[in-house]
Amino acid sequence: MGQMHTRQRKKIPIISLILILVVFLMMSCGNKKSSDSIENKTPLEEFHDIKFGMFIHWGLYAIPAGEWKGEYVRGIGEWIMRKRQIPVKEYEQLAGKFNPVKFNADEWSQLAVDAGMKYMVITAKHHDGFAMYNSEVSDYNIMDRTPFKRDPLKELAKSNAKYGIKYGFYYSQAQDWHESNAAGNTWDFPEKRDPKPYVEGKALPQVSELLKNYDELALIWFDTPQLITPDQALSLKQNVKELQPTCLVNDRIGFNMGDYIQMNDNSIPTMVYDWNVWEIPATLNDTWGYKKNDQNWKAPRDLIYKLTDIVSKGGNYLLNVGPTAEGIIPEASQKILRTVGKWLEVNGEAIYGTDHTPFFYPNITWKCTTKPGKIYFHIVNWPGTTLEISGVENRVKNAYFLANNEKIEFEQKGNKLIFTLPSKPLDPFNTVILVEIDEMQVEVSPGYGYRDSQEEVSFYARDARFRGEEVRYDWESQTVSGFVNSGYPENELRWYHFPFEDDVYHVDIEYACDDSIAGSEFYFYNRMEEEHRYTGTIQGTKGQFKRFRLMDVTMTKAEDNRLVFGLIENDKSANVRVRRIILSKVL
Ligand code: FHN
Repeated sequence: MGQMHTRQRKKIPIISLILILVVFLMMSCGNKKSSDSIENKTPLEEFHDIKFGMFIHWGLYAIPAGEWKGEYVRGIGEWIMRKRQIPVKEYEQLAGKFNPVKFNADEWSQLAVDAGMKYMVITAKHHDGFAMYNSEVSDYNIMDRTPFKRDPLKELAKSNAKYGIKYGFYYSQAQDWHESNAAGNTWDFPEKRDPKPYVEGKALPQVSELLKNYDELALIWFDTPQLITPDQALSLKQNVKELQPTCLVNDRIGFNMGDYIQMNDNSIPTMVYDWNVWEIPATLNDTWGYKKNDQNWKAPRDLIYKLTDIVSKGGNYLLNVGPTAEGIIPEASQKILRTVGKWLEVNGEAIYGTDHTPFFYPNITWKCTTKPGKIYFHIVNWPGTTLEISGVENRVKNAYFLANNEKIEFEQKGNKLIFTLPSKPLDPFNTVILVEIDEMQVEVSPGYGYRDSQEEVSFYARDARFRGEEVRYDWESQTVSGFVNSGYPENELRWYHFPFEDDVYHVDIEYACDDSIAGSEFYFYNRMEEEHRYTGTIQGTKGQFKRFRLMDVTMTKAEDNRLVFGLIENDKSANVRVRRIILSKVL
């Protein structure tokens, strides 16, 4: 490599510093608006800029922590009441035991800061109906029913304000398993229900309490819209806006009434999604509410990859922690989040306030985010000593590593940008290259744009939503395996949101399988053609990766296309290593 140069290393004389300070002070006193662009942003734009938030699922379900009467309960921890159909009278008893004396709001806010998270959304009331705050509307709440007798949401309001974290509440507006007229509890209340008394008597007034008693809120996060009518949803939304006009409402309020949208849980779109401001709620392991047996933590590499991937496609990442009944965010989550935060300390400028990639992704080596005049290439799989990126029309002025501010050698040949790199990454997870271009706007060559038509698109296993508790991704082999025989029909991979042209595509699959374990049955379908579900048998490939043609499918331009792949589990299926599904146009 040639001589290294660094950016921002020149010494500035003291007199210049004083001058800069005087000019800055004059600007900030005289012309506040134009000197501070944040002030001109709408709450939605500000939300879009902050990218990374902490979701907290905390409630009575943290006590059973995934076990009921000594038995393990599969699935997400906060659903234990419904999964086991625990009668209200029995579940209510948990409140008497809820005493999270180790809860410390400052520590939780500090963790969000350390992780580089800019907002926090906590369950004020989840589907079990228990209010985790001081509610006058229903005495089924933390102050009235627990020995704890503190309002953690109030304490977090204070600590978040102190630490500069935006704050919002999750509120389950339709499902409330404690109430006979709300959705969800069919074991205590099998009869037909009328949501009106529940919405008017509990949901609406509780949301009002949250908006009146906890200072400024960034958002109310509704969930699982069902049963309630469009009018009832509208009254919930109007109530929010009347009490706090700048408070956002997410789209799980239902009926397209949200200010911004959510992807399905843990479901990263396959391609850029820029029709709306959006967010992905996601788990750090396989549950939202604390489960003592769930140690399937996503590694920092995985989280940094996902954060980068989501932001490069235009979204926000709302990543969950599930505190224990003592009020502790599990050590493992804390450690992982702080590692992500360390990466963000160095590379945050390539995440916060950025725009999505202008490019279509041809491979899995890099991701991209942009700012005016700048392109950030995130190298997530180190390519060796050269990296070639095609499709850049702008003249590149300079390129630097964010990790050390050192200049990178590069050549530009036509629309090809060729970087000379060290043999090893500067960052073990994601080394970011900052490219300064001669124009504000990135110009992409025809055929390379994020909406340009492609002959072939790969859907990598890594980017799928993993369904089921056993499927695992391995970075080394870039495959998913672990389709174990669990007796639970959900170990599968799902890919979402990839706007296609209306066309017919071949579907291929790439996997590796030792001959001795061949024979599992698999299935594949896309939503548009569920009746055209394909099933086949996994063949032995002597452990080598091989590509097999499955079928042809008709895809449409719909934004919400979906592909699903699963193995019908048997004693052998666990060890099949699936790398990708490939769609190529039938020419
Ligand atoms: O049923 C809930 C679930 O418990 C959890 O709160 C997630 C978070 O997005 N939302 C629902 C399922 O989508």
